[in-house]
Amino acid sequence: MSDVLPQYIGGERVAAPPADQSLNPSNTADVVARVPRGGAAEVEAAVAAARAAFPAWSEASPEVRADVLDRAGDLILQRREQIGRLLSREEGKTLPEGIGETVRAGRIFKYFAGEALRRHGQNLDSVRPGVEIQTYRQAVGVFGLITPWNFPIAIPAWKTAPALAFGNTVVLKPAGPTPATAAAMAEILWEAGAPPGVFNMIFGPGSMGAKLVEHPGVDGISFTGSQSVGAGVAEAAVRRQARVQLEMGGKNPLVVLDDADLDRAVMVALDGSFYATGQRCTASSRIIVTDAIHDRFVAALAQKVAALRVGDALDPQTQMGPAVSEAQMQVSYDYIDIARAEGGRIVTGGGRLELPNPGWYVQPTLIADTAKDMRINCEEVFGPVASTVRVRDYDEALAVANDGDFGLSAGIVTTSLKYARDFQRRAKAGMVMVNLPTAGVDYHVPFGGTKKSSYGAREQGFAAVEFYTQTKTAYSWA
Ligand code: UN1
Repeated sequence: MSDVLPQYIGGERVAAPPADQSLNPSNTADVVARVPRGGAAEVEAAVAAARAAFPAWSEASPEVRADVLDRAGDLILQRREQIGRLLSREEGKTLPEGIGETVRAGRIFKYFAGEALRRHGQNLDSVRPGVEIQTYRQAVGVFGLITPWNFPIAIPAWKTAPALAFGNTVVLKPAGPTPATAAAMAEILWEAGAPPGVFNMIFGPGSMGAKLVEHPGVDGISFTGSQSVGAGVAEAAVRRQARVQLEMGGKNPLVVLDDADLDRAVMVALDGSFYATGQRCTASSRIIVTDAIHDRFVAALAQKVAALRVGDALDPQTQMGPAVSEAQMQVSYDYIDIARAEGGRIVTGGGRLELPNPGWYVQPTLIADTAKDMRINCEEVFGPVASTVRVRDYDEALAVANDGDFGLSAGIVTTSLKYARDFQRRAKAGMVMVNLPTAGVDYHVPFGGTKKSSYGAREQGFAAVEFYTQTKTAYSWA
């Protein structure tokens, strides 16, 4: 029987009877972990602990914070195999993807260990002679972090590490399907010497997340998840003037132009649309292809998609794992049916996938001949389903790419410097990729989108200081 995971509150591992369990999506007979279900009492206790820990942590030498983060990063990197395996078993991405994500999380902690020591304020001359101005970046207080299941260690890391680096304290509520991976990070922060209350983690349903968002003791909320939940998070946070940052979905376009290197275009589309089972907010889901390359591209991509080996995430032969949950699998099937009914042509996939293991497998699916306004091109699927839209030329491609409610990542495959540069300037997205997949981002640079994909300050890298600190402007005359 699997262990019951503790919650981490005020420096204690708090045990409680299990109420929920996380299953291995590759083999649903395998229970990965059992977890207690927190509620209002856990939110109260965790926020109180984080508030109590804030004064000492924010006033500690930055070296103290840097050391904790650096040790956490080292421990994560040392345990990359073990945590990566747990992640793949619990989330369903392949083992190389699971280990890769774990390494990313470790590197994020080490990056922010450095950031803790770096000065982020400025010295400025006043317009008044003899007066000097300094800006300070000061800690904000307690951050409530609400994270999704699709990057069960990297996203908790990229919210927790900057929050702690700049002197804040944290209450993390990880996603329901992936508690064990989040607990591996919590355990490491504990081992790395985070003082009691600096980092707290509680398990529970969405209603517990809502309590965290509404709690007057929480100064800021960082949320990654769906657009529908995100809008409510922002509303509740703004009502009580808490700072808030949202990362939500995408419907990321990948433009393929006539002059593209065909092999590169196929590789970029395959990775962007199907790796990590398409369960990335940065996944390419609308592939916009100009006429002269369209048929060759669709045929070549379909061949690669059909050849993807789908299976148990931990099997070394597997190239694409299952969906994270039955519900998520069903969403993919529903959208395949919707696209079919709208007149899309299923080029490959589209059927159910029965494998020897009882798991939530979806056939990777490519749908051609879709029109830009069909639901399949407007709504996020979050699964291994991509559609193509045929366009005349670059201008039409850009217009289609910029259509719609989302603006997270946008890509173009071309050998033309002119079109590449024009797309970089004019794509309405927070991230633009030339000859690279729309998904797969570095950890030391800003991350975030335009339109309904994101709200508030950018995440990650040097952008994180914006959200996790507040500016004080000091004037002096002497
Ligand atoms: C990536 O593409 O490497 O939830 C990261 C997500 C994003 C992270 C994507 N916030 O998929």
